[in-house]
Amino acid sequence: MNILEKTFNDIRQMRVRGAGRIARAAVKALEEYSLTLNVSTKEEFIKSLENAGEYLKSSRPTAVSLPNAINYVISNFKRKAHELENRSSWIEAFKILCEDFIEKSINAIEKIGVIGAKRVRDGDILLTHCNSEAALSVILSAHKLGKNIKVYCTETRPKLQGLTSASILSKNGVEVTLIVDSAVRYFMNKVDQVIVGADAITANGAIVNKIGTSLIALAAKEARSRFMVAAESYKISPQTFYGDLIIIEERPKYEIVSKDWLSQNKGVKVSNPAFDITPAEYIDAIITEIGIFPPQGVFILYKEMYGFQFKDIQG
Ligand code: RI2
Repeated sequence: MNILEKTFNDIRQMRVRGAGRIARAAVKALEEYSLTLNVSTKEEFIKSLENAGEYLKSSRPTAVSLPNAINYVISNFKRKAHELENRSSWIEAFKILCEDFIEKSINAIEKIGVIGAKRVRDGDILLTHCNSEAALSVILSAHKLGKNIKVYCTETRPKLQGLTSASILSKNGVEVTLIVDSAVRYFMNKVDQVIVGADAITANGAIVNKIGTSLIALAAKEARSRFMVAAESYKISPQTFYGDLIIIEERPKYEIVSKDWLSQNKGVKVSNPAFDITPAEYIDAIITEIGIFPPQGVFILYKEMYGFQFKDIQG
């Protein structure tokens, strides 16, 4: 199995997961793949990267960090290509672009933590869902600043990524309570602020995140608890500006029930969407590495970031 197949499988089987992590894993795989390419022209080099990029993009359909990261490194390489004369210079230039993306992506998570922590007050009770590096960065930064916080982590059926969040927070000294997903409304009156990540941010300021997020947002709205999203700016989906909808990934039904149970209950249909959509009106703010924005400001943020390169990021 080559590096592309291995990374594709790791992402699809969720051995590597989380919107930011899959973006970095795909870019790293492209970088390693570029070293193995035995091609004689720049055009062939670019074509091979584009084909490999399309393959990696198809591993999971929802998190736009994945196509955005791949398009970012390839389109920047194409822009630079005319300056590069020989094979070693293409490889070096592509490697630098990939490493630069990975470094920026990691730095963005840290910046989100610094910015978001300012909005966490001493004594706050927080709730998070699933396992988001960006959301945990905010919570851990607030904790490091000495703010006395308590966190509810949902277990996040069916893959139980909430247990990972609970474990990380607890190992870092944060007081954590693990709850089942259906207990969210029961606890929401105690919660000052919900902090979740995002797999995609759409043109109209909605966020796409782990299934159950939109129910939590509803409960937060009813209880007047703040609902904050922590997400790197490269999770904005360019395609949604052109009218496309985000594809919601349907995961295998065996993540919910066993094969034995299904064979004994053949009449039962099982549906396992991995994500849902939380509309802008349920979101108080989106914390990015550039700053905190109301969800309605996504369009302006996107224009500021990409200006006339709007089409480039589409790939
Ligand atoms: P970061 C995850 O998706 C969760 O939905 C999480 O909230 C989101 O990605 C963002 O995570 P999955 O891969 O990029 O677990 O903030 O399905 O780590």
